[in-house]
Amino acid sequence: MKIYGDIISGNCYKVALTCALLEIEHEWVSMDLLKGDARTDEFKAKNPNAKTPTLELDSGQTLWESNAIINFLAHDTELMPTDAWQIGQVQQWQFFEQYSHEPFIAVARFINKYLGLPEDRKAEYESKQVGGHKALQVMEQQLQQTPHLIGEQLSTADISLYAYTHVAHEGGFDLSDYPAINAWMDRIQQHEKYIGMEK
Ligand SMILES: N[C@@H](CCC(=O)N[C@@H](CS)C(=O)NCC(=O)O)C(=O)O
Repeated sequence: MKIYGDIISGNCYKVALTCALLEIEHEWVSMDLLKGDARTDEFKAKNPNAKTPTLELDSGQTLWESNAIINFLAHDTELMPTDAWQIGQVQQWQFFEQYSHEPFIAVARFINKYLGLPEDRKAEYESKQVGGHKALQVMEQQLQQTPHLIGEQLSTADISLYAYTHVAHEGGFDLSDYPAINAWMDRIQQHEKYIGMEK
């Protein structure tokens, strides 16, 4: 299988990390998003939404949306529960990630780290801080109670939220007031098959 991605993107890193933890063989097709690699007609034939990550199976079938990809890859593995309630919890955290976490933390990081915090986006950057901290507080509250987001088990919910949380400081978020999040990030980093964002 091929994975089209740019490793500087947390959404793409989720897929790289899942493959590493599960030792899934794949070809990583490196995309340069800042140069517009995702916006070519050739790429849009694989993903009409023109975004990475995108998974392409040997059959030619393609799958996009990072959380859908990692759940597909983790099906029938230790990273994906089989119990319906726990699957619901995984999805709960992943929908939370896409609506209440990524749009604040990932966007603030992009504006700061990749655009160099230009004057005309400063107000937008500032406005992302409140929502980002709100999401971090929700995670902190859960992780004060359980070692991972759905309980004892490491799951794709943790991978989805770890991706942009561990680089949140690049978006101006000080994580020092979130001890349970820090302990959770340490636990993930100690996994014997862990890889960082630099592939
Ligand atoms: N909801 C999507 C978001 C994907 C997304 O926004 N990808 C960005 C990189 S983080 C992208 O490929 N942008 C295309 C571009 O910059 O041209 C997911 O989780 O996969």
